[in-house]
Amino acid sequence: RVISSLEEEAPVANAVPWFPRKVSDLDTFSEKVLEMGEELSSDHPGAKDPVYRRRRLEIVQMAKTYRTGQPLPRIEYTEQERDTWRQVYTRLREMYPRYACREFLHVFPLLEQNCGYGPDDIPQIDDISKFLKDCTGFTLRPVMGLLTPRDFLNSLAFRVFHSTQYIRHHSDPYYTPEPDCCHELLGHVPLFADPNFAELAQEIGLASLGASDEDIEKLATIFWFTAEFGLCREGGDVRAYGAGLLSSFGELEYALTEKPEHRSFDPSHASTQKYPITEYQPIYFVADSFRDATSKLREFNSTMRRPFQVRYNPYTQSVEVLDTK
Ligand code: HBI
Ligand code: FE
Repeated sequence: RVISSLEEEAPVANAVPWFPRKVSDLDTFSEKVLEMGEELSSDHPGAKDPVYRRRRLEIVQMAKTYRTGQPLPRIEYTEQERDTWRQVYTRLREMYPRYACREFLHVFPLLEQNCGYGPDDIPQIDDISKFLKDCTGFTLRPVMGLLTPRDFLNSLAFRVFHSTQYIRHHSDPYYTPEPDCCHELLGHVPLFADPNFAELAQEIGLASLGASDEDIEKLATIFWFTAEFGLCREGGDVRAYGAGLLSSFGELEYALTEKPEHRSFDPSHASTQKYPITEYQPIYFVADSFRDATSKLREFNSTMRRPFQVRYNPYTQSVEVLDTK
């Protein structure tokens, strides 16, 4: 039967958005980046540097063609790139004992011993991914730049984290307008080695599969206030576990002063909280623990309407969909 183009394009009211069912479905995201894929925006510090742009192109090309099951691309970083890394690494490493949460501080030396973390060179996502797989089943895959919030969150359902491999421009080692390897490897990676944090992240991911646009926005906001800018209580102390904090020495220090507001983490409240993206956060949410945050999130997720339930099957790395309509 011939299907008219009109019929093909007409959206069905209340249709469930497409979502990945198996880990190799994530391959469909490879070429679908929002920005900073092959082009740099005009206010990027590297926008007018042709050598930097050519290098970026070389690195993102490998991410674009990467497919599930292939070995992760290994990058031989230049002296200039390693120098930028060294500056960021040294400055942050020195702050962690005072500001980072216990789970982060437990894992960091293991990354130094097993994955080549250190001031001299940028660690390879291939080595890190193997390490994370042993810890929590999380794996990394390369990405050209920003994915849509839906695609990015969906991948967490499979315990897959998309990681950029390029580094910020050397003219400004302490600034980046986008995720780069310093943010991913120093900020995000250590927490994915923690079983309780891994569960929290996967829970956000599972809730995002086939979710409505409104619910995706809420889940992306929860991701923002946990994985990116989350704080947690440790005894009488407050510490950082969010990657946006652990990869920014300025905001890491600021977040733990009296200047910003600290609120107890509550997903229904956090999910609708407005936030700035180019300034320090005026509000942070403090979790009692990752386990407590996960159980609160599960409760919150059960209030979101979806005509089906999903269950992750780790043996097949796929989601089983249970119709509840
Ligand atoms: N894409 N590659 C990449 N890395 C991110 O951290 C990221 C993203 N897309 C969307 C996004 N983060 C945020 O919108 C989250 O809130 C989901
Ligand atoms: Fe991030």
